[in-house]
Amino acid sequence: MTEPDSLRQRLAAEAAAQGFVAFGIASATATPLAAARLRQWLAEGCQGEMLWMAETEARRAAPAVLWPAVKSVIMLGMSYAPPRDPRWLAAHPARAAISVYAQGEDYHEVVKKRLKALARWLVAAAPGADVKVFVDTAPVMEKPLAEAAGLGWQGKHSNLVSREHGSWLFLGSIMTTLDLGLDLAPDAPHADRCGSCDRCQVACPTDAFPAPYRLDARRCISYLTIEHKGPVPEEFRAALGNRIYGCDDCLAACPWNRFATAARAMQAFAPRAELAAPRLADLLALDDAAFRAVFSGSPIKRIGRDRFVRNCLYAAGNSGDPALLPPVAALADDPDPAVADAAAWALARLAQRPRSPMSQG
Ligand code: B12
Ligand code: SF4
Ligand code: SF4
Repeated sequence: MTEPDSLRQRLAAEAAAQGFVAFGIASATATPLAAARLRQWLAEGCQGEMLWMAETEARRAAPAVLWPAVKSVIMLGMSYAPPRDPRWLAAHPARAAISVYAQGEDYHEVVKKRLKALARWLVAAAPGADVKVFVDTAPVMEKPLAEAAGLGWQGKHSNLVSREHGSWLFLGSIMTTLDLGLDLAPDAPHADRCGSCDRCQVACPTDAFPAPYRLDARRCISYLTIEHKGPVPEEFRAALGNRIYGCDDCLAACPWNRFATAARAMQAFAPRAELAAPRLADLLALDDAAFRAVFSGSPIKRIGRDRFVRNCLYAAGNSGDPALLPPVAALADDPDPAVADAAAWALARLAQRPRSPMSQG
């Protein structure tokens, strides 16, 4: 006769049924180094204008400060592995590069819905357990917790790398009051597998890593295109290339991606056809209403039309494509000062660098 499956085994099976390809459990006290490292990162000002990172420091640094009753943290990963290396778009400067994570449905919605379903299952299976679910926006340090739960390790690009899914995992967590006991015993932390590799560090177009494992967000294209308000500092505009929302270069450079396959990614994250390689000329023409309509259900919607068009103007300036002069000129008097400033910059740059007839669009 076989033993009945443990709660842990049934939970893992349920997580897989919900589409999570990575699963592990950490004790709520399993990340003792994270608090000091977060403090140092904030003290160096690496968070830039993300003031919420400093405001939530105490809760972010330790799950028990966020929720004193928490005992275990169930960490989950969902794959968004792309069908091809996203850097292919760099050779098509009249097209916009949207980072892989934002080409499909909004992961906050997709992951949270599945986390809630899994948490409901857990409460039904272990009556009396209290649970809270988190993905991205709550003050939780998801990467060190995922490493502690054995899902992978924080690579030198600072994101979690998985042996099976490379850099392409979204993370989410379920905190619970369930005691560690026999059933929800924590997993061993994952060992660092970066070795002497430095590909992600070399790949970064803006030199955003002051040291391996440490990112200065103020220099990161993901921060500059998504979080930074107002004009992007001039020193970074050329390095943006055609990246208009986020950046994948350090992730895509990682050799561990060779085991990742799009077949294991959630269907919801498959690129929407119109976001895989959109024409800059079309994006520059978006007004508020059209922007909201195109990006409904996409994480891009949250930056709003003005910041989005600002980014497209930097990309247009970098394109060297004279065909983009008219749509750029049409934005020179835009009521948003950052858009008007970006249009002026793009016009000046296009005047300096006409594209060679050989370059592709
Ligand atoms: C703020 C934030 C950003 C900021 C800052 C990124 C950063 N590295 O901190 C910006 C806007 C730049 C950003 C960009 C991106 N983000 Co982001 N972001 C976050 C958020 C909200 C908090 C991260 C955080 O706590 N940062 C604070 C720093 C101090 O923590 P840390 O990065 O873990 O730093 C560690 C290292 O510095 C390390 N360390 C320091 N010194 C040393 C020394 C040694 C020797 C060692 C070993 C380690 C070490 O210790 C620190 C603590 O663990 C998380 C969601 C969450 N709630 O956790 C998502 C999250 C990290 N982002 C995510 C993603 C997908 C991205 C992008 C890929 C999006 C894109 N394509 O544009 C990029 C990647 C850029 C990059 N290389 O990091 C995913 C990453 C998933 C994964 N597999 O890891 C997360 C987890 C969201 C999610 N739920 O899936 N992000
Ligand atoms: S996301 Fe891009 S800009 Fe940011 S650290 Fe990685 S390679 Fe550099
Ligand atoms: S590219 Fe190399 S150094 Fe960077 S995370 Fe991957 S294995 Fe580590």
